Amino acid sequence: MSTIIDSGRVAEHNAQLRAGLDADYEALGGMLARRGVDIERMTALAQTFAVALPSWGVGTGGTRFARFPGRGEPRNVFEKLDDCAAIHQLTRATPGVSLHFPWDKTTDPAALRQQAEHHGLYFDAVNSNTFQDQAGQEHSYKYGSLTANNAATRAQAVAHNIECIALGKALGSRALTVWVGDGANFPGQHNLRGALERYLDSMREIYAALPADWLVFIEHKLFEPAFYATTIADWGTSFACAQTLGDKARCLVDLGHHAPNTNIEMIVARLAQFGKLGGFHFNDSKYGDDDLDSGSINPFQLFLVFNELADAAEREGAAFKPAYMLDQSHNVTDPIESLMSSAVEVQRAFVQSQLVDRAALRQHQEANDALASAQALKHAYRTDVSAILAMARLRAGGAVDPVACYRASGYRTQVAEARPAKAGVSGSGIV
Ligand code: PSV
Ligand code: MN
Repeated sequence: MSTIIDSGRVAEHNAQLRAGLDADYEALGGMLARRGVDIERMTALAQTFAVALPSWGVGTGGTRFARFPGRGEPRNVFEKLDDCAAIHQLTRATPGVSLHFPWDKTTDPAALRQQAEHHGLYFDAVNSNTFQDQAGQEHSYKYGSLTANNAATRAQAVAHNIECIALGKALGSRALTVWVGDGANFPGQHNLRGALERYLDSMREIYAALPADWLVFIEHKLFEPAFYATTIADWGTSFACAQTLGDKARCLVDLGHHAPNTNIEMIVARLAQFGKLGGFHFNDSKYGDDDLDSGSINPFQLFLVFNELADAAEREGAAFKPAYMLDQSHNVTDPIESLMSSAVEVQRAFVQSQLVDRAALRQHQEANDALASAQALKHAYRTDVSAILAMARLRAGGAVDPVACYRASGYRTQVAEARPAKAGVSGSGIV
């Protein structure tokens, strides 16, 4: 496996922080031992954690209003992979990359796969894009894609998804994520039932093209770009569609795709209960934005989601394996720093959820002791597991402090020189 950041520099960085980490780790280990928790078991668990990177996340995103590009943004999918490799090298928690077509379309999937393997990366779910028109495209998606009234437009959108499966297959992916922006901006614009019927007809064709060992993830989103009635707006619709399509269809929960204050952990519990939880797009949200850094606004919610995942894992065993991916848009930060710290935040929630004393929690619940139940969760959530995460990284060859190590490495300056900015500055951002 090749390294993107000079490994000598990583070693130097780790050597500087080693004594402090050892002291913190020992103190935390002592505290956890008093609770009957073996810190070594927690560190080993942390090392099993993986969350995939969105290829589109390593570039600067943007809003509807503007995009302010950053220095050294990747100009093609190979450069995106280099940035992903840098993130994984330092965090050791992001070995998967989720590609988005046609943005990441390549004529040489074998070379792309080879480069990924060279970096120790693999490809997670591939994403289709029928929410934008592409140059030279015959039929516009202005009025919808998989739900379009026009049969030829629907056929084009179906064909694109089938092409994504073929590309993904060549790259070693095993799932397709379908998010459509289809919907209506005015009451009356759509026959609401008819639009969903057309969606299902299109999805049946896509489903039929799935290889035997593939899954299709249906991603719901409350609104935007449709502002009155989005066809796949909520987990109920997503669930009904996944049920209708068959066993290989699952629901994908993007944390930012719900109304403020929605109880997302309950959605997770419901989908897990009925065997339809396919995976996640982790991010955070405050208002209607859906792409803020994971754990930056509501880390407790992220913890509660992982608490439900821990419960489901206990019930379902090894077969329970939803796909974990980040889906963020970075506007004011270096995307590499945001993705590194977000991966660590999701990993943190995972480890904290493993600290919940599930037997004690069950007892409190059965005794109707609401306060003690809540405290059992808070006790785990309040535990600062940073030393476990850092030790897990260190032992796996990563950096004790990924952001500090990345800053010291000079990687951004290096790629800024190698990847000069393209002419023509600010455009509108991705969805
Ligand atoms: C839509 O907002 C979304 O969450 C979908 O996952 C897209 O594929 C992704 O963002 C990028 O636009
Ligand atoms: Mn998403």
